[in-house]
Amino acid sequence: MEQSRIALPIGTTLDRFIKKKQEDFPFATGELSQLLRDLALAGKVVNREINKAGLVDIIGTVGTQNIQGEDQQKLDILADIRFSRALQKGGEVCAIASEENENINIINPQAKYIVCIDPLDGSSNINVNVSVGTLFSIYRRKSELTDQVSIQDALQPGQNQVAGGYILYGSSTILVYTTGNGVNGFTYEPSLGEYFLSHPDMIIPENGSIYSINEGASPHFSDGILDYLSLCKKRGLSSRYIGSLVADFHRNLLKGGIFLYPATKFYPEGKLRLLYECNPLAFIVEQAGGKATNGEKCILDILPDTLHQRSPFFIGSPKMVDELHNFIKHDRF
Ligand code: AHM
Ligand code: MG
Repeated sequence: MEQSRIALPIGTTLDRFIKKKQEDFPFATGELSQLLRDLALAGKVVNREINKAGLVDIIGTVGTQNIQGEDQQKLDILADIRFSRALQKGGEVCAIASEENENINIINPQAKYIVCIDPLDGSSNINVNVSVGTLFSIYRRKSELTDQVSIQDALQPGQNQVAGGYILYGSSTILVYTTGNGVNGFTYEPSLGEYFLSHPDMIIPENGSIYSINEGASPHFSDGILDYLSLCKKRGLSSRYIGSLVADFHRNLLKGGIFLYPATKFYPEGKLRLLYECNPLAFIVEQAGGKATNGEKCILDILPDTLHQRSPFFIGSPKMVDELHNFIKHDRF
C-alpha cells in the first residue's frame, strides 16, 4: 500500500508522525518505527554531549585512528557508543556498519534491519563550534533471519534503502529523513525534549545559486570540474563551503545549489564514503526532486564492494547536476 502523503500539520511530534505513517500499513510490525525512534533518541543524547563541548573534556582527539587512518575525536567515539547502545536496546537491528569500525558490529543476530551510520560527521569542526551531523541508512538484511549476519548484508546498493536520514546539530538541531515517500524535517526543542515537524514535504529548488566545493584542492581537479567552476563564477554564483557535509547539504537542500567532492590526487576515489555518507543524502535528495551522482551514474545504483569505499560525489538541484555532467563527461580521473 502507498504511504499517505496527506500533510500532517507543522508542530506534529516526531513520535506521532511516525505512528500516523505506520497506520498506513495494516500489517506493519512497528519495527521500523521503533528503529527510527531509537535513532532519534540517540540523536538527543549526542546533541546534549555536543552542546557541552568546551565545558567538559570531550573535544580533541583520543590519539587513535579509524580504519581510514583519520584521527578519532573523543566525540566520534562517544557518538558511536550512543547510537550503538540505542540500536542494541531497541532490538530491531542485526548489525551496524559504522565509519568508526573496520567491520560490521553484530548486535541482535535475529533482527531484520541493518544500519549503516556515520555517527558524527565533520567532527573536527566541533573544536571550533561549527555544525556537525549524523548520517544513517537503514536496509532490510539480505540473509534469512536464521542465517548468520555477514558483511554482505550491508553491501547493498542505495536503491535498497528502507529509510535514510541525517541529524544536523546546528544553530538548532534538525532530523531529516525519508522512507521513500517524501522528505520531512523535525526540529528538536531541547526544553521539551521533543522533535517537532518543521519542514514538511521538502523539495529542493530545481536550480540554485550556490556551489559548494573545497577549492583549495583545485590544483588537483580535472579540467571538466575547473571549467564548471569557471562557469559558476562567471554567472556570479555564491561559493559556500562549511566543510561539514550535513550542514553543506542541508543549506543547499533548502536554498538550491550543488555540492561537489570530486576525485583528487589525494583522494583518487573521492573522499566521501558511499555507504554512510553518500547514500543517505542521495536517497533524500532524489525524494526531494534532486540528483546525486558519482559523475557517471546515480549514487543509488552503485553496488558497493567494501564497507568503507569512497566515491566522487555530486549532489543537489537537478538542473545544476545535469549541467555539471555536460562538463565532466569526458574527464579521465
Ligand atoms: P569525516 O568523516 O572525517 O568527518 O570527513 C568528512 C567531511 C565531510 O563532512 C566534509 O564534506 C568533508 O569531510 C570535507 O573534506 P575537506 O576538508 O577535504 O574539504
Ligand atoms: Mg564522516
